[in-house]
Amino acid sequence: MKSGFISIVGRPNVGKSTLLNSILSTKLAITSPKPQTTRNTIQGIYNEEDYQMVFVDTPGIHKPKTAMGKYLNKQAFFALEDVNVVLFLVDVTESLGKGDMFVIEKLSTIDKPVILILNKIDKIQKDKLLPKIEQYAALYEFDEIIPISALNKDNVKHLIDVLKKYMIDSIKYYEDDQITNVSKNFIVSEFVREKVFILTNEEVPHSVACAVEKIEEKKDSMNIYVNIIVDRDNLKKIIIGRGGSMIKEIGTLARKDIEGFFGKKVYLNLFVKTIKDWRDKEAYLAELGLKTE
Ligand SMILES: Nc1nc2c(ncn2[C@@H]2O[C@H](COP(=O)(O)OP(=O)(O)OP(=O)(O)O)[C@@H](O)[C@H]2O)c(=O)[nH]1
Ligand SMILES: [Mg+2]
Repeated sequence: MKSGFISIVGRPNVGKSTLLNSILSTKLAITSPKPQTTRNTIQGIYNEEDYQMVFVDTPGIHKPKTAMGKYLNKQAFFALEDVNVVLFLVDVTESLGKGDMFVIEKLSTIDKPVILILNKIDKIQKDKLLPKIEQYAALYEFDEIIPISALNKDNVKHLIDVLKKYMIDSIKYYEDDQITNVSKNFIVSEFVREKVFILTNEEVPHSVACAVEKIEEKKDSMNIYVNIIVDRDNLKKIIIGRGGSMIKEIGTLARKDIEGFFGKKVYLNLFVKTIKDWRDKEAYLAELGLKTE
């Protein structure tokens, strides 16, 4: 049995969570066209007959301007420790800039194999790829360079095959039927948060947190209660929407994802609360990286 930990790092929005889902062939991590979607590291476990690979999805690394930004970076940096290999993901449609240099500087301080993944190749012409590769290769001595499309699963199988040689003779960290290290409650709250991210305007989702109140498990169904917590009244209005239209849409879409993940019928009950009515202010602040320690 060969196994190992592989962290997926890079700037926000490059497709890290999409890659994790693509490797697992399951929607586990939430994704959105807005940066800073992922707030917590999530492990996704990929098994083959003689291999176990534990992928660690991380928040996007960026020059932090807010407390939350600092918190997100910290989590991503933590994920560089205790792993066997690092996947540095970049978006080939973006030009190489300060943001990449910021990550590369960090990578140069760790003594680990780093594989450069050029993602979103479905969006560019083939002849644009080689100059990109050369640009990055001039900056850092990557152990491998692999172009992929996480969205279309293009070359993802090849990536897995390459990673096999970085796995070491080791134990199985997780049982075969375990796909992640995060809890059911976390997965459910994330699916709801994803819909808030996708459906609301740019400035709204970053101050929204979601928390599962309870899950009642029945034989073929689940009754789920989730609180959506915001920091001000006008956000509450936006999330509820005119005549409840927004909250209804969030609920419908989130329910579909939750049903898809757990393979059960789901009854989803959503509540929107402002922080002043929420009992667990500390937990809300912690999620936004604002906890005072
Ligand atoms: N065309 C195309 N789009 C992609 C690809 N991979 C990801 N995307 C899109 O890029 C956007 C960002 O994807 P995410 O997976 O959320 O990116 P991330 O790196 O996890 O972002 P953060 O969590 O914010 O750091 C989403 O709209 C994805 O659908 C790809 O290979 N091709
Ligand atoms: Mg992400």
